[in-house]
Amino acid sequence: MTLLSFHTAGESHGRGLVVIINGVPAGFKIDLDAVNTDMARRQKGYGRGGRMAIESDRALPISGIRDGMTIGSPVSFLIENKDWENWERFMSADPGIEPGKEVTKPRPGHADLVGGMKFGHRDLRNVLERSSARETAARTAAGGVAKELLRPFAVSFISYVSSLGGVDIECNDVPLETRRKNAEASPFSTPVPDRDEELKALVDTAKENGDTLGGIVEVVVEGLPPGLGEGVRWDTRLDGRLAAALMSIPAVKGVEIGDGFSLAGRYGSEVHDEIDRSDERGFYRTTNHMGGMEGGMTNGMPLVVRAAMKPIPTLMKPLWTVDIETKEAVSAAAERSDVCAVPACAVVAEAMTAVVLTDAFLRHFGGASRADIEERYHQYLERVTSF
Ligand code: EPS
Repeated sequence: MTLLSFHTAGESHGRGLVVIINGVPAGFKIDLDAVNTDMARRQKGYGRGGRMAIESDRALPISGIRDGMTIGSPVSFLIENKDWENWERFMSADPGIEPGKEVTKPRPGHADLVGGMKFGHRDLRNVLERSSARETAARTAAGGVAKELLRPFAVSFISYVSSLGGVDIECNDVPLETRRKNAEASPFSTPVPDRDEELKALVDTAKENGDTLGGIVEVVVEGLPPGLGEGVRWDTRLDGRLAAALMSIPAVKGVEIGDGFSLAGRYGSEVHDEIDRSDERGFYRTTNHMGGMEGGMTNGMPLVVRAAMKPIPTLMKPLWTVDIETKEAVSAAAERSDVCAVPACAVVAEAMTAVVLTDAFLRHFGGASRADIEERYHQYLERVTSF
């Protein structure tokens, strides 16, 4: 059972997106500016398509927040699609829409073909409208609320791009706060400065070739107490729940925790993080190859998760496909899209991580009101620090 969960609805070119967040306890301050800062962060990035110039996403609160505070009821937001005015005649709920936007040439790598087969749609737009990554705007709003719930407990989130189009951005020696500042200043959300020109050239070349690029994003979370997550059941292990949440982001094909896949080829003595203790910190690890996660639970070290995003399947120089009506070999559909949306993926990965961690936090410390949660949190922290 989850305590904090959310559902989204909405089509990419519909009237807008809706998100309903269940399990938000009462008594938490929600800084809507912070939520909307994340909405804007998700829109940025060099290599986005024309759509981002049309939209200026804002999470419009519909319920669950009163006078700046959560009241214990479901929190919901509407995110309007400004592009709706250009699409209403093709996307309206009323019968009698205009023809002209039908899609019959499925894109390799997109949900178009399998979705059409599954639902029996002859117009693949009925599939692509929902499988579009536009939906991640709603996830970002949910993540924004989740982060607000963890803020009083000094849990902080950082996300950035650690690889783009095969170019790795090394940042192991860079302090976390510096990574955040660099990522904020860079159109590629890199955790180090001075890589923008190189990456810009890479994206420009891909664009000239009608091609797209993927990459790897990294999320780091500081301030988590040890023991979040339940290591005793497969379906409540926090590593598994994080992997599922990150893998559910459109275009994500791989997830790692800590040093991830590279751990597999090294000696145990090289990778396991030795344990030390001080009166001030209690128990801690001298390194963090495990990415803050042991036995399906947080261990008090910074949580480090990574997600690999494949290149976007909408290619302006399309691959071969088969038209579902004529059954002839044709070039795949090519509609306006992004060349590279890896920086946006970092913000979405941060949001999904925040929702899963907040759910684990509420399971551990209770889910009704801030006062109750705080009491249990401080009691627990005292106990584990003096363990
Ligand atoms: C997307 C296609 C593009 C992207 C979109 C995702 O939209 P459009 O078809 O309107 O040009 O810009 O991303 C967003 C709209 C967004 O908010 O991130 C796709 O096909 O997945």
